[in-house]
Amino acid sequence: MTIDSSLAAFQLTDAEHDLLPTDAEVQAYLDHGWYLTRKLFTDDEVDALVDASERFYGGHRDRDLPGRPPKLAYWDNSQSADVQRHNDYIHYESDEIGRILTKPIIGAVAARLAQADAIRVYQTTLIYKPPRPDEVSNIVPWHFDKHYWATSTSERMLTAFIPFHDCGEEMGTITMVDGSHLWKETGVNDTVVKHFAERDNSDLDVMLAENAAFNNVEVKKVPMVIPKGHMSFHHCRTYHGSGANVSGRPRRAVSLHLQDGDNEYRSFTLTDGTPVSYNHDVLVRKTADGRPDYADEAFCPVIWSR
Ligand SMILES: O=C(O)CCC(=O)C(=O)O
Ligand SMILES: [Fe+2]
Repeated sequence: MTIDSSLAAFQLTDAEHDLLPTDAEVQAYLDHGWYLTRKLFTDDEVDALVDASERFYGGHRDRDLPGRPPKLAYWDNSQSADVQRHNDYIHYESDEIGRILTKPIIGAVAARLAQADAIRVYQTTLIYKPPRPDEVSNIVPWHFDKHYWATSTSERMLTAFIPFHDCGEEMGTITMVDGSHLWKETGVNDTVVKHFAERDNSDLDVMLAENAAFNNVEVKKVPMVIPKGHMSFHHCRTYHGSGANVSGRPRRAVSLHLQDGDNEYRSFTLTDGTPVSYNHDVLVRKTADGRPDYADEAFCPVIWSR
């Protein structure tokens, strides 16, 4: 019998097996919509992420995106260094960051949580919050990620939030609204599919309270206190956001957005008939029936398969 070398990548060591969420932890994720992992990265791996991100901010690219999708979040050094920086497709433009983020244990944890046989990258965003307590761009308003992913069929997508250091409340860590992935939505309109940077965010606490009341629950916010090498996961319908960085140090992180193997493109339109698009739609290859292929391994590599 021959062993398919492409499958050999999706194996865990015995030590890594111990890092997987237990059945009780998977159940807690299904109930609460978030999960804090064990230590999945060594300190050296995390430090390598910091170094690679600094090289990236300095202008280094291993590869340039072949196009500029209309909704791309993309900081570059022509902009102020002291705003919150977002860079989509960091796994594509930085080989080092891409290599570390696609470590099989992360996919294996995601597969357990999403109850999926396979996990692919959907998107990655490099994030930098400068140490400026009053910087308004540092605030991440309440949102859930599925609103940006209307053209995806899956309801099981999820995100790993990966800080490059110990990350507590003083750094403006990601904060989950406990159990909100189970809420029925009220007040949905066309604006929810817009990125938070382009929305009116003045009433989001009201929106959150109204949605909670509609579901007969209270808003319970849980800040993720994440030690170096650990990460948090959230379900694509879990409301989350984050506050000011008052720590005196930059808050560095990647959001690793993941899709289960079954996810694919579907057309989605606003109430006036305008089609919604995702950045991938102008970058990835097409499927046999002409849709953007969310399994294009150039952008959406498989990181775990059973
Ligand atoms: O940067 C943050 O605090 C939140 C990032 C985020 O929205 C996400 O990981 O989905
Ligand atoms: Fe998010």
